[in-house]
Amino acid sequence: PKKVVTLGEIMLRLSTPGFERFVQADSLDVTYGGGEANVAVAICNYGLNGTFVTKVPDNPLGQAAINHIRRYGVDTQFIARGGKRLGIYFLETGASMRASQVVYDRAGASISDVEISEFDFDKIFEGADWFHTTGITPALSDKAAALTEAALKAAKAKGITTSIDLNYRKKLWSKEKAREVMTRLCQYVDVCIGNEEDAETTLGFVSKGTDVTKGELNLDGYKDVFQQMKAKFGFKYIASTLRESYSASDNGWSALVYDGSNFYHTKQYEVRIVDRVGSGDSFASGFIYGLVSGMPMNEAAEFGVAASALKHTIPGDLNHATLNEVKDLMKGDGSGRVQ
Ligand code: KDG
Repeated sequence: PKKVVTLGEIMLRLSTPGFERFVQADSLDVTYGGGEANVAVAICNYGLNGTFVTKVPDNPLGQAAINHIRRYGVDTQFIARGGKRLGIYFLETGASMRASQVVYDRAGASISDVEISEFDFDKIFEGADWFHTTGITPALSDKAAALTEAALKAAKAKGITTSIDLNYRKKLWSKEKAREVMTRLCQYVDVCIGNEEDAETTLGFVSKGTDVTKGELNLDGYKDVFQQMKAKFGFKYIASTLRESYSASDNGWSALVYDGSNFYHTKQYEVRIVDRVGSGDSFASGFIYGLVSGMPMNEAAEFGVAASALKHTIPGDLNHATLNEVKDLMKGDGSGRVQ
C-alpha cells in the first residue's frame, strides 16, 4: 500500500460529556487527537500505511497516546520519547447558538522541546509516497518549526509529494510570526490545504469583498486568493473547505479545489454536527487518500468532503468512517437523507 507520513503533536483530549459546560462537568471523557495524528489514522482506515512522527514523554501518558493510534494501525515506530509532558486540550462541545470552547494546556509538551537529530528522515521516508503536516506544528516552538522545515526539505529532496494544512491557531502564535514561518515552509509544499481565513492570516492574501467572519460562501473571493497563492508558491493543488455556518449545530459543508487551471466546487453537504473537531483533518486525509490513490483532483475532493461530512457525526477527533461509507455517501445528493 501507499505510505503517507505525517508529523505533529498528539494530545490527550478531555471533553465534557454530552453538551455539558466546563463549569458543570463532574467527569471528562478521554480520547486523543491532533491534526496530523488524525490524518494518519484516517489514512490507515482507508487501507493505506499511515506513519505518524512525533515526540511524547517517556511515561504512561505518552505510551497511552501511542497505543491509542496504534489500535487503528498507525505505524508508530519513529516516535521519539522524552521531554516533560504530553499536551492536553479541553473541549466543551457547543450546540445551537452556543459555540464550542477549547482550552489548551500544552505549553512545554515534549514535541515542542525537540531536536532534529532525534529523527532519521532517511529511514522515515523510505518507501514513502506522501508527507503531510500542518501549521499547528511550527506554531508550537522554534524547535518544532525547525523540525517541520527539516522534514519538508528531506521529503522534497526524496521526491515525495508534500502537503500542509495551514490550520492557523491564534492561541499559539501571532499573525506576524505565522506569516514569516509559513511563508518559508510553503516553498517546500506541493499541496496546500486550508480555509480562506487561514490563507489571509498565515499567508497575507486578502480576497476581494469577503467578510470571513460571517461564514458566508464567497467563491469569487476564494478563487482570487487561490490564484494569488498559486502565483506566489506554485502549489500543484490548492484546496479549501467551505463552511456555511448556520449555527453551532448545523453547517453547509463543501470544498473548493484548484490545480492552476481549473476550479472545482464539490457537492455541499448539510451536516448536523455531533463533533466537528477534526473535520478539516478528515477533508485533508480524504483528499490525500484520493490523490495518492490516483483519483483525478475533482474526485479526490469529493472523497475528502464526503469523508469529512461523515466525521461531523462521530464524537472524538478521529474519523472512523470507512472507505465504503464514504463512497456510498458520495453517490447521494448531499442532503444527508437516507437514499
Ligand atoms: O484539527 C483538529 C485539531 O484542532 C485538534 O486535533 C486539536 O491539534 C489540535 C489543535 O492544535 O488545535
